[in-house]
Amino acid sequence: RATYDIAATETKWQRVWEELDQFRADDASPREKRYALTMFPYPSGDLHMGHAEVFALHDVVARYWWQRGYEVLNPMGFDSFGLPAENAAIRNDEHPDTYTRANIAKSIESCRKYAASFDWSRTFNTSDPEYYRWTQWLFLKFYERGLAYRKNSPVNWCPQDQTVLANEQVVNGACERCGAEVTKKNLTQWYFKITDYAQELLDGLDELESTWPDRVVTAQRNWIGRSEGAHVDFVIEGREEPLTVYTTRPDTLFGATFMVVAADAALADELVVDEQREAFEAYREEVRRSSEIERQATDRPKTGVFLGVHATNPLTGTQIPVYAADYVLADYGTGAIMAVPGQDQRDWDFAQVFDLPVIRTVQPPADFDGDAFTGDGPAINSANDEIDLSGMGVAEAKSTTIAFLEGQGLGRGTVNYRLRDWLLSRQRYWGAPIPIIHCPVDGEVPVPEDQLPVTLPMLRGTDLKPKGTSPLGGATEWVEVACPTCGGPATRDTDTMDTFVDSSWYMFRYCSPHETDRPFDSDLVNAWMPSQLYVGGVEHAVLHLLYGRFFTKVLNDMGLVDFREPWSAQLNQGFVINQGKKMSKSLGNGVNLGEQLSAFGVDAVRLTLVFAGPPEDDIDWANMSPEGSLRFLQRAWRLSGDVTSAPGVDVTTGDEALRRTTARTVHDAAELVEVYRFNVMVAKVMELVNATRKAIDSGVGPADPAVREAAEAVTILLSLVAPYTAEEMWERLGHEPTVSRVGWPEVDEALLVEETVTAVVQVKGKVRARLEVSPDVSDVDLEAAALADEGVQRAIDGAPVRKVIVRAPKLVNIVV
Ligand code: ANZ
Repeated sequence: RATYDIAATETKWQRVWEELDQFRADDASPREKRYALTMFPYPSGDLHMGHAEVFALHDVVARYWWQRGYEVLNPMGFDSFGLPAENAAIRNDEHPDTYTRANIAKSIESCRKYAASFDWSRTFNTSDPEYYRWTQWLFLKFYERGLAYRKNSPVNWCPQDQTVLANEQVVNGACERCGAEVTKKNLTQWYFKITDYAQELLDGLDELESTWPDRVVTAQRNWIGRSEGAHVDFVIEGREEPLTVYTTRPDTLFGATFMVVAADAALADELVVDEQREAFEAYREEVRRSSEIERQATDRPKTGVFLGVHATNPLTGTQIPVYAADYVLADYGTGAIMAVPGQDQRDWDFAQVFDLPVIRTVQPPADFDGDAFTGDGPAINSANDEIDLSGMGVAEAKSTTIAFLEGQGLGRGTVNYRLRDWLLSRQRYWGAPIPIIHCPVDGEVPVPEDQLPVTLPMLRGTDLKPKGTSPLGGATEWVEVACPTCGGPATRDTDTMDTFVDSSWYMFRYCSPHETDRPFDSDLVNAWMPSQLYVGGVEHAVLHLLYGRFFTKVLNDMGLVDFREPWSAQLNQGFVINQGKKMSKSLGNGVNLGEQLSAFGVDAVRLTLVFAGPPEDDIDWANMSPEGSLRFLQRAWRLSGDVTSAPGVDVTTGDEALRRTTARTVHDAAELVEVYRFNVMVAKVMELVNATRKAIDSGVGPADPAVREAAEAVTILLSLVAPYTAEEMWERLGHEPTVSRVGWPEVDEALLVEETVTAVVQVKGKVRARLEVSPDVSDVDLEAAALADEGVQRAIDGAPVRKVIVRAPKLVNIVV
């Protein structure tokens, strides 16, 4: 059996493609624009199986769009700042830039060989000064708008990476990158005020719900975490300012028997009386040493310390003690709560440990034998001279209490979000320096725009070792500058930006990547965006995908883009696993992409990944058969050699059955790609290959024009998945290169109409109806259709049917 030479084919076509440069997006093209975006990688090595999967899936759509006649923007770049490069550089005693560039060069070469249809004329790295100049510029614009600010507060600290982390980078109490348990530290850090956009980020999800994966939408909703409740003011003896709490259950205020302030909040430190200070500070130390994991564990006994002060419950007038404890978070609500042990289990547990009173304010059902009752029920113990909640359900009691508190000036209804501001400064070297100068006279002074970029000073090897403060602090010459305002001695900010800042605007940059006097050309961005497809990993659900949305909204407010959501549709691929497990070095179950590519060729690997199942599902490589994929590709390729009619032959005279199969396949393939069912699309192409083979080997024969039509359709459909094989086939079919942009096969709509035959229905021997039915209609269906026919019913005229003789698909004979 004839087969093609994989290696030779790949070399041959790669060269042709490079010359043709056929996937360069033309800004000026009159065609309708489409933007296919896939998450750009960290250049921490060469491409691996995960990249191979995403790029294969993504490429199906990008190539499909080209074939459908769109002008497609399909760019690729590198998220090249960040810890992996820096850690590798420390290990190898080299500069991170050297390491990064070597990996990028390797990855680009691999992408080209992998036949990913990226437009390389637009590539960039976020660590290029030409790029991070604009990251810094955007930071300054945010700063001008009050959206970037510095504050001292308890922050997440990764003891392994020796840097702070954003809340989004702490997963179940551990560092998202290295897995170390995260602790808390009080530090002055830079934040983006993403909370200003909380409601809008939430509202925008309604619009994305139908085109974004459910799990991402749900994860973002939960992360933003909107809740409705009230701020309630408690008067503290000897203190002017009230202690304000956030509660979602103002209806339970009569049951608030004590209060709790977050142990690590400044507020606790302010409130504690002298006699309790020592005990408080010892407790706070203990809290700071414990990790988030320990603190959030619900089965852990409650701990805390009395602060020595009392507050007045505004409804009962009772003096209630104020504690500090670690189960209240410093950065949520007001960092203080009113504790209602009768209705809140955490408060109940605390009350047991500290022997505090419990007053139930909601009547539990008769058979209730738990501790705190969190359900709905009639209010009890909830009346004074001015307000009486007795008997009201939770909702009514809530609104009644809020109205009362507002009337008395004791509180107000409020909406709260779980979302925190985005902590963006990092104590690491390999990132964009924060373009701020600290002057003893003028305070924070932005670096003037014409002095951007603030480039990184050359540090390498052990100079980069994390020390808990930024390594940039050690570059004295770089740090010491003249204040732009007063000219006096000042110092540069030595922190760098989280790499998630870099990736929050890269999608805009691709639209005009060579701009030198602005971050991007707004007209081009508006012409290309929002991108109609974003393919990438679900692990970014609340990180990158939330940050990118936030940036877009700010850029829109700045008048730089005319839309508020950057990605209108999204697809999250599953993982490539092996033998049922995630690939890992320790398990030794890693699959090497390079080896797979040399053994089976690029196309067979791509086809295997696309055919494996729905893109969202994990792919267990152990169950895959790249050999099988290769066999199929060879079989498809053989068709192209068997066709004996000439290119351009009039296909309308071809075998009708095969023409119908071809038309149906092309039609269905388009629909399947549109809904990301690429695996089913491939299955249909396989069926068409079989049908064509059968036609060639049977009476139809290789010279029939329908065989050419089918083989050409196979080739074009395959060009989405197996570009090398498709080019080779196209050439063997007598065409000029290349197949990638020839256009989607035309379908004669008439061929899609299902063939029918006429069934005759007789009643008492007389023809009463003619029905158009499918040639393979069943006896049962045909009988039902006949009896349902109006003319037939009229002929029967209510008489009992004695017998029905059915000869599908031609005849029904009704005897009455
Ligand atoms: C009194 C109360 C009674 C509460 C009750 C709940 C049930 P969500 O829904 O997540 O917004 N809370 C407020 N700030 C807190 C903090 N910084 N750390 C820990 N807990 C805090 O939760 C809001 C509820 O969580 C608030 O309502 C408060 O407890 C608590 F039967 O107030 B509640």
